[in-house]
Amino acid sequence: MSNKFSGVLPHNRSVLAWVDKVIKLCEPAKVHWCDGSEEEKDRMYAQAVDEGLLIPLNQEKRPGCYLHRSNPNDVARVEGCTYICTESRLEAGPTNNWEAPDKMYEKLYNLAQKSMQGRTLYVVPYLMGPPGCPLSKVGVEITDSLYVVLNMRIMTRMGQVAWDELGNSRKFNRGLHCMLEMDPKKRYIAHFPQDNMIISVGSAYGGNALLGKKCHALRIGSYLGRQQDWMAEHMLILGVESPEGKRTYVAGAFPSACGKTNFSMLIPPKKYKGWKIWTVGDDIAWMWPKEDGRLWAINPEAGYFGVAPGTSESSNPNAMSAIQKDTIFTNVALTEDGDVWWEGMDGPPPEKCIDWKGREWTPESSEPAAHPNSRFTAPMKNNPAISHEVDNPEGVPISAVIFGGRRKTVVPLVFQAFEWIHGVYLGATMGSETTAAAEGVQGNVRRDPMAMKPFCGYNMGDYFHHWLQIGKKLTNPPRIFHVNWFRRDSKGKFLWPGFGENMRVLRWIIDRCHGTGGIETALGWMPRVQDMDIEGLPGFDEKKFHEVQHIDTEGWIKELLAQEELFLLLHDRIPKELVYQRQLVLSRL
Ligand code: SAT
Ligand code: MN
Repeated sequence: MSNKFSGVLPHNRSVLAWVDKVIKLCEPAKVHWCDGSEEEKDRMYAQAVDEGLLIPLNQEKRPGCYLHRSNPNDVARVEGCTYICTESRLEAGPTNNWEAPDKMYEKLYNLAQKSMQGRTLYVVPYLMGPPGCPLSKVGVEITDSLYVVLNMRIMTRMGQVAWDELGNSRKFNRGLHCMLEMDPKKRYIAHFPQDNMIISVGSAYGGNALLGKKCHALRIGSYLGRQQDWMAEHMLILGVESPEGKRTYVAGAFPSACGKTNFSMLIPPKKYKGWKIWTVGDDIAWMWPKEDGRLWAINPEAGYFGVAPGTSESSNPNAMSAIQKDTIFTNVALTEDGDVWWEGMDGPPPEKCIDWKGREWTPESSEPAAHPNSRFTAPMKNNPAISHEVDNPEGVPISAVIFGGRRKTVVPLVFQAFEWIHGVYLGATMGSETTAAAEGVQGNVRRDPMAMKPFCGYNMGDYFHHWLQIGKKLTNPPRIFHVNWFRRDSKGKFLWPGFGENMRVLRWIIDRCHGTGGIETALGWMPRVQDMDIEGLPGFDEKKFHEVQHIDTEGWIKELLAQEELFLLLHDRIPKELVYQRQLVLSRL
């Protein structure tokens, strides 16, 4: 082996052949095969600091923690540059950008050609899911970004474990990531589901570049799941433990930056003595029906890529503990004592700090110190509330699925679908205000079915059909709910306190899974005031409860009209069951 190569090569011939092909294409000066060891990690962090890629934080306060500042033109997912390259456009469907595979391969291989000259190519083997789980998948990401390698090391089970799981199999996801010159005009995140392949160029941020996450675990995952009878969903997974020690698992789909991480790490209010929430996952769930007729789930990831702004001791103490060590912060502010800061952290803002672009910042500055989509990348094992089941290859049985958007008006705090098909309709027609997690205007309501609009790797109409098909395999399906933590009163104030108090809603949901406490309404089952615990909530009373649960008939008619847009868009593939559901709501209203 020449000194061009370092690290440990696997025996797998398909891997070797593919990496060889990419080396010939990109012409790197060096090639490193990642093994995932501690020594390798130490060496890589030292190198990243040397290269100015990472700034070490105060190691007494935050051991093993670093700050990264991304290119200011590269701060979020770019849905406009994200493509599903299936043979036919219809297969990708109208909610995805599409390009013919041949054309896209040609374009991207041209861009990638010689793109790593003078640089190091890293081969990152990773495993999505616990070893030994029938759903777990191996991916190999080739990248020229050390920052991406270090993030993948936290977000996935990276290194030898993946080669062990893969053995001699040819079944792995091929991911090629080239930074190029970071020109937004040459930015593409392209998926080739038929080839189990991803090519991403021109961005090094989050879901664009950490290919195990949205690209593999959701877009490719959803495509494979449809063929293989499982589901890849943009969902958190949590376990609710009652004082008697009974654990109930819940999965929840919310769009990016709508509080999945906070919800998955919720700490129940004081009066909920003996209740505990365990985090299985905060972003992605892979789920499959088992012989017992229930839906089981794993979290394919091994870390959290959480939104920093707004994360605090009051909003999410478990996340604050999780980011105390071994964490990479991206685009947050740097304080004078080498610590991190962002808007919405506890206490007053620092008198001065360095903002995410590296400029001096004071509270008088006109721009925020941390980018609104700044992030922490933390190992899940740092979370004090980590579930004992995260490494269990059997997964956890899901009793409830929750859909939720960010909605100022119309949508009540909580209601329950009458049955599975109605629940699929609720998920399919979910709307949410856009956030900083993706490029574009913020605060517009858009349809985001199952919070999967940016992540579904095939035709959305077929995806709804898949949900209905999975439902048929479940003799004991999860109950389906809709929540909205974000409803406001006429003065624009949040009606519901949210955060830990969401435990009260969760409690009702758990009760409903056991069949108690609710009333039928036009929208679905709702709690009566006596069914939900609102006692001891500051500033919240029976009147507020009725306000937050109010069914605004006129608002709902408009909502149903807004759903029309999605139904028309998907007209040739949308299951007729969902069309009937919409008619039924209309007649009930
Ligand atoms: O950048 S990510 O796609 O990983 C985060 C998100 O938008 O959910
Ligand atoms: Mn997400």
